[in-house]
Amino acid sequence: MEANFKRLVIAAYRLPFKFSKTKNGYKTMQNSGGLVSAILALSEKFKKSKDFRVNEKILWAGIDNNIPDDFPSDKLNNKHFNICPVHIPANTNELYYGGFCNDLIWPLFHYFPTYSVFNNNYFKAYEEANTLFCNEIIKVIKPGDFIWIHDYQLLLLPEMLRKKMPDVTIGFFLHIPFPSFEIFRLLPRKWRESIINGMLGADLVGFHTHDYTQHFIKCVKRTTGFECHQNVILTPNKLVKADAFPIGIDFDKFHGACFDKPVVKEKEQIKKQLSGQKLVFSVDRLDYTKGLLLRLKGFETFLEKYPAWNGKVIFNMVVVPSRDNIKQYEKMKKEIESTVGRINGKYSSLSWRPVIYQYKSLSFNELIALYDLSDVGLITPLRDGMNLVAKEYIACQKENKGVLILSEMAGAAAELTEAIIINPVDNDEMAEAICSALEMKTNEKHVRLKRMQDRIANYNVFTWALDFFAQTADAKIQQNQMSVKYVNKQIVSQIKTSYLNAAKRILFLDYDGTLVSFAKYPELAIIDKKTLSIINQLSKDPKNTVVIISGRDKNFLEKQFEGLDVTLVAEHGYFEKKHGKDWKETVNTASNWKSIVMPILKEYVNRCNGSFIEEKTGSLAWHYRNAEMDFAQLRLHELRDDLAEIIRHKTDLEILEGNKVLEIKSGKYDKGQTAANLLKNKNYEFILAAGDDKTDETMFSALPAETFSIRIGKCSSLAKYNVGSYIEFIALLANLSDM
Ligand code: GDG
Repeated sequence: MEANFKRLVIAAYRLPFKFSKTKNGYKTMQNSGGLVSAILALSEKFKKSKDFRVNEKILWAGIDNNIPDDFPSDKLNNKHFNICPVHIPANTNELYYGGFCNDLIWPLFHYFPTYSVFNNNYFKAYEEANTLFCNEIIKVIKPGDFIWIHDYQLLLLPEMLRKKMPDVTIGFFLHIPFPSFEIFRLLPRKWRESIINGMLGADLVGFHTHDYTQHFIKCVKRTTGFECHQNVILTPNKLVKADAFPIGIDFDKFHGACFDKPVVKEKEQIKKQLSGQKLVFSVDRLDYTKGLLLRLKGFETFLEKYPAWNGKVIFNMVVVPSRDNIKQYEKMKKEIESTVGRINGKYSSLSWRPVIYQYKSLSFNELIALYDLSDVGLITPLRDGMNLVAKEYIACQKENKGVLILSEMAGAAAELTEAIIINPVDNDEMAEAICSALEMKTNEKHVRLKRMQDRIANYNVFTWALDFFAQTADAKIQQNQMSVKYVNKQIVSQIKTSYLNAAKRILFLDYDGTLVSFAKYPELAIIDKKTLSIINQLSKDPKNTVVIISGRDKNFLEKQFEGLDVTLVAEHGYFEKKHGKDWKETVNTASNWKSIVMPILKEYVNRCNGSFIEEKTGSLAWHYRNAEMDFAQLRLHELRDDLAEIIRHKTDLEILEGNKVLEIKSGKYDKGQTAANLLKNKNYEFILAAGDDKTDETMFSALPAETFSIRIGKCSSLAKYNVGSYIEFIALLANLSDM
């Protein structure tokens, strides 16, 4: 894996340093947190390794509120990073960061909707702050930059940047969970649309787990209706990929630190204090998502259920101060302190206190010493995007004696499957897990730790970042492949020249999705006057034969194109009608199969609310455009299975899948065969064929190589070209009709 760009630009709410003035000058201090350590480590890697062609310093854009007013701008940069400070006025920041980010998105995305505050001013400030980020970044961006945007504070930024710089490479990574649609839909419609479209401005959207990715894709489908194929989303402008990239840690740094001198010194001190007692350890920021109270209750249940351990085990719970001005946090802190007091009051003896609670932040050496020495790491958040502490704890088990108890609600649980996985609200399960961890045989501990260590040593923070870069590059390649086929000015001019030079031309035009947009019911999709007059004009040219080739029934088509000199092909080729002539059947098929298929389709109409049946002479169609899409996909799958059984016996039947419709018809005809028949012995010098769904693919494959075949919509197709929408296609037809 390699990084294939000239410069990495990070956009994150916080800058990587705190800036301060000292007596002797100016000081910068690294901010704690996974992202800063990750990017710092990457910066070292870029410098040392020849695999990387990144030769410029990383540029980091973040809010400037930590920079003293008179701090000289030339002192902001250091050997790793150039800094792009973004100024957000204090009152806006309060509504943006304190409000929209921490009073709404944080609780909502962590499944605490009751803590979420919905306030229009919050959203306005959120838009404003993202705009301020965008304005600063576009001032410094250069060709070849890779912009990597991080987290829930900047969900709108990818789209804002994309609008200003359509070709730039943008990756977005969300560090917190992406919730299910049932939670996401609690956001007002405008906000959720802005968030989804905002994120889709990126080329690649990354999450910690497969579940979060799936939630996001479902929210995209429900919010925008964009077509999604597995983890690829087709927006009107481009393809966007969404995927899981579980963030890693700098494994060697943590693993290697266990025997550093200052860490050994720390360990000796702690050992003395423990005097042979077992140690259960946890460290978290003060936050309601971390399940701190339930953890204490789980430990209390352990003390109650397993009295033999009383006096032999200590739970050291470190809570790191964070955003103390939030009122839920203050309340929670008081509750934690009183619960600790109650447990200690109930179980302590003169020589033993079961819970050592510390409200402070630890030095790196203290943290490593505690990870290393503890017998049990008790990491039980109620929700956590990933949880790096769990991974760091595993990395620090150099002597293989610790056991990790991990909440199933942490993203890390998807990878650290050899931990004892528990539900954090189940006190009994937690108590049992603590007991099993303390009693676990050395051999079992080794096996579990080894597997987890191998995994996190392998997919570490570098692999994580490089994987992200590689997948973004891949998304760009896929976008390019699509845009090569996209009808651009040059292709339009080729089509026009060929049209002008041809003495005899034929145009095959599908109806729904090609000449008209989709409507709620088929009968409502009526062609508009302007499009009709374009077709009329084309058909009046004696050099032209215009064929409307559709899955529609003959009456509908006849009514739409009444009086026009066009050839109509109905029901995917079953019927054909030349201007001024009668309809004729192109094939002879029996339709006794309908009495077998119809009851099955009716059953599916009952089982899938919103779906309906359309009966045509030669076929039956099950439409699901008005049903809930994911549910309809499930029913579609089942219907296919049921029909496959019938088709096995009636081999001349076939299933056609169009845009949100499944159709059963005889396999003796299709659009391709009918189109090919219309070409026979006619020597057309210009052939154009356009359609928007799978049923049109038979036509694209049956027509000669010189055909200008065009698939409406951005998706893979046998057609030579794609256009984004039916509107673009009609503009092209209008162009030809004017010639
Ligand atoms: C977001 C997501 C996701 C903690 N206390 C001390 C200390 N730490 C360090 C740990 C660890 C980090 O802070 C906390 O890890 P988290 O995983 O909770 O990361 P956050 O940045 O808070 O949260 C989270 C993460 O992003 C990464 O994507 O995992 O789910 O919420 O590295 O070691 N470090 C020191 N003293 C402490 O007292 N030195």
